[in-house]
Amino acid sequence: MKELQIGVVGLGAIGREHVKRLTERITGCRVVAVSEVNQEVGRKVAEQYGAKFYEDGEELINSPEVEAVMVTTWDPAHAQYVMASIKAGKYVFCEKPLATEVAECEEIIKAEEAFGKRIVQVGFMRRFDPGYVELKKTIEEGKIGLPLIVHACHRNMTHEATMTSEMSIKNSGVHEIDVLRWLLDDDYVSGQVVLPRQSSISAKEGLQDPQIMMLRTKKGICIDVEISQSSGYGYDIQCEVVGDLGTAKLPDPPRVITKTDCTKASGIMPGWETRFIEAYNIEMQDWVDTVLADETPHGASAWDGYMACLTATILGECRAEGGTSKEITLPEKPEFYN
Ligand code: ISE
Repeated sequence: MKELQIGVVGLGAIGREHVKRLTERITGCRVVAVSEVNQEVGRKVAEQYGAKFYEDGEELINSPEVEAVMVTTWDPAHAQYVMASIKAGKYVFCEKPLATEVAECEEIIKAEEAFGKRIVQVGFMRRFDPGYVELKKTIEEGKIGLPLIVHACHRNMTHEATMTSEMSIKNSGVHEIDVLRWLLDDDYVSGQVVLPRQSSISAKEGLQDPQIMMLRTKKGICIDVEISQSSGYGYDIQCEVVGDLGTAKLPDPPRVITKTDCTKASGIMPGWETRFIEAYNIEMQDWVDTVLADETPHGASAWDGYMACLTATILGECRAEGGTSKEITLPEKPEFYN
């Protein structure tokens, strides 16, 4: 059976997780090359998985043994390696976000269109999460009638020292922006960021935490999403859609319920790695299968990545300008992305 030869650029936490996943869990592929700015880490991972180490990510992308690319560097470097993959004519899976700047997304869109075939998939894994998939089906079957309102929340247990107010939206909030657009099959027309009282736990210069993103869609659905970087109790993702006939809520992952000492308790996942493990596994198998079949990837496209970056950027501007609502004017979607 043919095995897809994958090169992975960037071996931070998510990069190492994906190399392990591709090697131990996903069928039909092999990690043949890795690249990482921290050479010690890079060489160690290469040795562990029998892959070739490249000091330079672009050299890895252009090497003949690499048939498809996975980009898992830090966010600001994503665009560079996606562009290099398009130039090399290779399928590329880029972890979210597609890019940190709108202009970079526009460059990617132009390059992919000029290449003439959809080869970019953005790693918005929630689109493959069984809970979100069921929620979407429930809405589409009309079980709750017309969706009117969405209440969502995205709570990280804790954050890295580098976290900023802008990253809180562009790195965490961007998941919500994408998954809700997909869930509701809609686009945004305006947005606003509301700043509650600052949390004493995450208090740090340059980080306003929590933040509330408010969005309105073309269909008129109103969305509020709490983004918190330091819940202190666990990783908590909630989503409730209110329709005119009922409501539908994203299920929590199943955990055992214990009853001891007059107390009823159940666990909460500590982080996204465990909370969305199934979504990552399904997403990656699907990507490998579609690339092997030379089919258009099923996950979020470069256009979706662009829409998410544009929306996050406008929300960031809104916060910087004091929080008043801003219009979100989207360019027309080219036929190529339909
Ligand atoms: C992180 O980068 C992720 O992508 C996680 O899924 C998200 O929940 C977290 O907030 C981000 O920082």
